[in-house]
Amino acid sequence: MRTLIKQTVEKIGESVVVNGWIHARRDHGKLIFVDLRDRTGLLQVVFNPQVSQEAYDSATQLRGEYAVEIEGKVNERPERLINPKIVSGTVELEATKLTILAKAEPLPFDINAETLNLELPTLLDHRAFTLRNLKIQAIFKVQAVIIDSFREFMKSQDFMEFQAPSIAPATAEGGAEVFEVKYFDHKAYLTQSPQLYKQIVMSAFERVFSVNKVFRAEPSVTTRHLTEIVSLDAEMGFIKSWEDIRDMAEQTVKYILQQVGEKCADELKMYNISLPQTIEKTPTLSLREAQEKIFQVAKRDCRGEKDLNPEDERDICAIIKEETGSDLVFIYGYPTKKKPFYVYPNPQDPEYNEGLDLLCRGVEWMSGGRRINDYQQLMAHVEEWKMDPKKITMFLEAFRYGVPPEGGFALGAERLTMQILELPNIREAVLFPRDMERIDERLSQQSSEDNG
Ligand code: AMO
Repeated sequence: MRTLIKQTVEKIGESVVVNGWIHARRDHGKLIFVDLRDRTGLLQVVFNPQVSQEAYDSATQLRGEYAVEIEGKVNERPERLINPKIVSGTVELEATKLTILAKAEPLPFDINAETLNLELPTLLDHRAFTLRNLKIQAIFKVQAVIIDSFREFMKSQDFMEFQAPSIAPATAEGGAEVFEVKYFDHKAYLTQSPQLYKQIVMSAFERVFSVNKVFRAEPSVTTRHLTEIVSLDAEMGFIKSWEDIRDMAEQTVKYILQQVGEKCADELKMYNISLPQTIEKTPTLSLREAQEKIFQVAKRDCRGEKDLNPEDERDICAIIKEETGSDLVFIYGYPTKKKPFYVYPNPQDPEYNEGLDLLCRGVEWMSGGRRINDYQQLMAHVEEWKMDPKKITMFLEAFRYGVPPEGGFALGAERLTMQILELPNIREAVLFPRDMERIDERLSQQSSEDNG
């Protein structure tokens, strides 16, 4: 029966069978040392010809990333040879039998080098191979915890998970950033957001959430935009005000951060980073207050602009961090006309809406807010925003039958992953990133080959 590497420490003196990949091999005169890697960590294995000549002879063939099965005896390491950096650092395996399960071709580069410092295109071109690196694997362990924690928290608050479609007859968020698909003889779109669907489902179930792929035809190449994103969406009815949405979003994000802190201590250590700091009550500023603060403190005048640009976002986050210690800040109240038709205008000041963003360390993590729930008001916006009501009849129908005050929010899973681990580029936070220039392979290369 297979023993996992992390279990070997409980099997001192016993004979075990382990499976894994050759992470590194070192020949020391008459002995061959191998670091074996499985999904639980690393184990040092020693091949000694005096213990098994046959195993030793086979070990001379081993190269990086061979998949193997090794039988051997778990020996306790003397105090001075304990390696606290690996999960099985108190033991070592003395091999008695080696079976090669799968050979590996010579590696394009040493993926497990301590100083591995790959250029992003190389990292992504060789994704299938670079995923063998433990530090790269850590990114996706953290991401899995982020997504699990979102689900856990939503469920703890009585939200029901639903499945949203990825093909829609109309765009929810407006703008040109949408992929058109040929749908038999018709035109359809990949969903930019499950927005309209989460509102419909909410109108029956009250509290709903989804974990969904969404698609944005982002025409620019930046360090924080992708064309395919995992969107963590929530929607809730019977709210008193947009602040209920803010508070739910705040608790959700704090839960995610706390879970990452608890469950990913080793991964965070590999990146040598600390989690974003939160405080009891995350600061909330209106857009105009934020612009005024940037003017006062950073001495840059963005007052009157319709949104915060990336520099404004960095500045306001830095100012709030300095003033309060919080890495998170909510900004609410955007110009009504600049946001999608469904966002609720502030009744006291209808030029501005009750839409909301959450920023962390200079990057937007979340958007949300209160929605229009009154049918007449919604229809007026549909007209004003020049939407075709026939394309959203299903959405509009919901609002003819009693939709309570409601709102919701969406977090970008890759943005959180990137920011938590302080990765310089969002593409590192995606297994198979899609952008203008890449679908697995670089499109420019592909098209020149196609044309060639
Ligand atoms: P928004 O368009 O702001 O809001 O998207 C929500 C969150 O998704 C992430 N995000 C992206 N991440 C990477 N690349 C992109 N191109 C990209 N676009 C968005 C961000 C962003 O905060 N329907 C509303 C949400 C709502 O009101 O509930 C919406 O889609 O983290």
